Amino acid sequence: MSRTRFARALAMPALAFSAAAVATAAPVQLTVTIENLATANSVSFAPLHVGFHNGTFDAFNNGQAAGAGITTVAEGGSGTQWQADFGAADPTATRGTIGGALLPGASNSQVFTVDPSLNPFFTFASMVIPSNDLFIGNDSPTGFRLFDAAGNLLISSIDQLAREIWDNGSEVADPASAAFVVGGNNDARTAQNGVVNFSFGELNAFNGLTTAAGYVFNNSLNGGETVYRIGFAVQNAVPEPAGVGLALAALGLLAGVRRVGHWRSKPTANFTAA
Ligand SMILES: [Ca+2]
Ligand SMILES: [Ca+2]
Repeated sequence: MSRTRFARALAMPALAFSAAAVATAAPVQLTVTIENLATANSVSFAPLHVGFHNGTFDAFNNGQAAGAGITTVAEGGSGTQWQADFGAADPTATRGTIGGALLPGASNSQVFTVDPSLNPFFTFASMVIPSNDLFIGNDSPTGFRLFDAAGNLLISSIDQLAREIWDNGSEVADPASAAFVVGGNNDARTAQNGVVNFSFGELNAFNGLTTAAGYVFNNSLNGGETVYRIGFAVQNAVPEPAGVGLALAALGLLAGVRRVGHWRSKPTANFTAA
């Protein structure tokens, strides 16, 4: 694959995006990859709730009592109210949920269709398990701008450290009423009446207990340890004009050759751009 070809592949989307910014939106296919990088036998994570949005949805505030939305993430992982609140605050946002329980060392990915000009910001939230009400998520709705005005991807990954785990402040730590621990009844809860704050100390209550995944929990995390990574990669080049596609389709063999080149050259271009 020649350098010229890569250069052309990189230049074409830039031109198309600047034209699209004036006229209509140009959605991209964005692959989001999540990784649990925590120490073995420490924390797992419930499904990751995500939204690509216009910067208006603020899920919670450090030092303030948690609302119902983030509490459905932190106490049970479902995020039902978080999703509903998000949709109400920003109806044109792209929202979704990635995966089931993400065990230490595991990864998962999902593709989202995102309009970079309409929804340049990224918001996320996932329950840390086992726990009663610990989670990861962004306090500032504009803290992670994924796309610039031209539609270029600005962030290739977001790391979360152990000291960036939030205690939702809504439920007292008690394995008997926690999620993801053998013997825990997650429907039970004792109100904590606290505020959202950075803390993963509650995890010590689960040391030595067996998790729902079968491993014996050990909170050996140190604050500076990366426990979670969210990666971003744009999948598609901007669609070419319909006429070009039809011409290539008519030349069946040539279209096949082009497709092979497309898939092989794309990841390199994306990694370079990111
Ligand atoms: Ca906030
Ligand atoms: Ca708590």
